[in-house]
Amino acid sequence: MLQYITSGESHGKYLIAILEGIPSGLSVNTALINKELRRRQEGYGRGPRMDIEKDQVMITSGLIKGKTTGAPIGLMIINKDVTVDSLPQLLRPRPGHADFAGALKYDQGIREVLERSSARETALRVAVGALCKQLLQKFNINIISHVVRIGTVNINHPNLTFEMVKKMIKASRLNCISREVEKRMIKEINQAMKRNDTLGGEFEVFANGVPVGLGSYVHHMRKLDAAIAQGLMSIQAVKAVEFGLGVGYAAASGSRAHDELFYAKGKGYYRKTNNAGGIEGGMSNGSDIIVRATMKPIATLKRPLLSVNMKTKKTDSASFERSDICAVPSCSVIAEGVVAYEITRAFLEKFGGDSLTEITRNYKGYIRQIK
Ligand code: EPS
Repeated sequence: MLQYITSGESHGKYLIAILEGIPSGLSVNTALINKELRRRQEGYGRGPRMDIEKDQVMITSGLIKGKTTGAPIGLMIINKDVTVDSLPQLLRPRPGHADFAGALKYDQGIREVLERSSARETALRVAVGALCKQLLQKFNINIISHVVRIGTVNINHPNLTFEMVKKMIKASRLNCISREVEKRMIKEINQAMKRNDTLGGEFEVFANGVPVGLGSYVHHMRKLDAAIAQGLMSIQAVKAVEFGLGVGYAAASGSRAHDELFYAKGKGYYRKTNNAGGIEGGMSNGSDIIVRATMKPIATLKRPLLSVNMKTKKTDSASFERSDICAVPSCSVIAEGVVAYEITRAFLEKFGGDSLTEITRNYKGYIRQIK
C-alpha cells in the first residue's frame, strides 16, 4: 500500500518525507521534481520567504543508479531560513489559523504550533506528488491544474478540456488560462496588498488518461472521490472540494445532470458531457477527473483581527508573522501533487505488484479485458 509521512518545521533544518510502496524499476528524474517545487514557490502574491528559499529535493534513499528498488524512498529539502529556536513566542492566536486549537490541544505555545502547521510542509507533498506523476506518466496519466478564482475575480469556462487547459496556462503568472482575467486577478491582489489584507480563491485539477475502474463502490474507504477529497482537504487552508458539476448538481434535474453513455466502433465507450467529473460510484469512469477546491484567505493579517492574549486573557489584536497575500496558484500546484498521489495509490491498489514490469503486465491485461 502506498503511503508517506512528512516531518519538518517551517523554520527547522530540514523537511523530510518517507514514501513507501513505489514499485521497483522506475527511473526518477530529480530535475522534474525540482521543477514542480519551483512552480509551488512562484505565483504573484507570495511572501518574502519565497525569495529566501530555493527548494531542491535530495533523494536520500530508495534509489540505486536513479531507479527505484521497491524500498522506501527518502526525500529531503534543506531549509535556508533556519530560525526555529530563536523566533519569538506568540501569544495572540490568528483567527483562521491552527494557533488557538493547536496551542490548547498540545499544551504548547503558538510558535510550536505554527512551525508544524505552516504550509511550508506542502513542499514535501509536491515532491511526493511529482514522483508519483512520473509513475503515472508511464501509463499516460497526466495531471494539471488552473486557478479559476482569486477573491472576487473569477473565470467562466464551461466545457474546458485537459488539452485546452494545458495549452492555455503556459506562461501564466497565476496558473490562469486567460491573460485578461489574470490581469484583473493581479489587480485584485495589489488592492488586497494595499489594504494589508489577504485573498483566497478556487482552482481546478484535471487528471487525464485515468483508466475506468480505479477506486471502488464496494467499501467506503476505497471510494476514489472520497480519497481525493480527503487529500485535498488536508492541504492547509482548503475549505471546500467538489467534483465536476459539484454544488451545481443541487439545482440541476436528473435528466440534465447525468452524462449519457455512447459507443462507437474504434473509439469505444464515450460521453459528450462530464458533469460527474470523471467519477461515478466512487470509481473513475474513463473521463477526465475534474476536481475543484476552495482556499480560504491566508489567516496572517498585517491589519490583524481581534483575538485574545492567551496569557492575560485580555482582548487584543492577533499576532502578525511574515506571510503571503495570496497563495492560490501555489495551492493549485500542491493539489496536483496530492491528486497525483491519490490516483497513484488507487492505481497501485488495482494493478499492484512489486515491480514496474509486473504492474505494466497487470495494466495491459486489464485494458485488453475491458475493450
Ligand atoms: C510557506 C512558508 C511560510 C509562509 C507560508 C507558506 O514561510 P514564513 O512563515 O517563513 O514566511 O510563507 O505559510 C503560511 C501561509 C502559514 O500560514 O503558515 C511555504 O513554503 O509555502
